[in-house]
Amino acid sequence: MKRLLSIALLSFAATTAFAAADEFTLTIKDHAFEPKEITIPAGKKIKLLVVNKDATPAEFESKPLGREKVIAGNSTGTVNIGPLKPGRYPFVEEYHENDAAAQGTIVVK
Ligand SMILES: [Cu+2]
Repeated sequence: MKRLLSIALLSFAATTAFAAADEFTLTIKDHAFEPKEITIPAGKKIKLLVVNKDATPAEFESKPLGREKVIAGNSTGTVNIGPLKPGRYPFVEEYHENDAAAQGTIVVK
């Protein structure tokens, strides 16, 4: 019984580790997104880590995704996304949204 339980715990840990792999990183530097386009799988929840390398705060905002997150300077914010249908979902860094460099797209395939 003890052995069965540890096998169950091990497979749970493996599942959790697999789920944690669905992470994507978006970097902000000099108010510009890198990369400008991120492709994610359709029908799945993902975690978007937004790494703000600027000293000033940034705001990740996407109206089509219904997400808004302020990230302090030199910090990382997490934005949970999905599950989504295939398509293109634009986002901006709201404090510089008129700069082309501060605009990006999540592509869902
Ligand atoms: Cu906003």
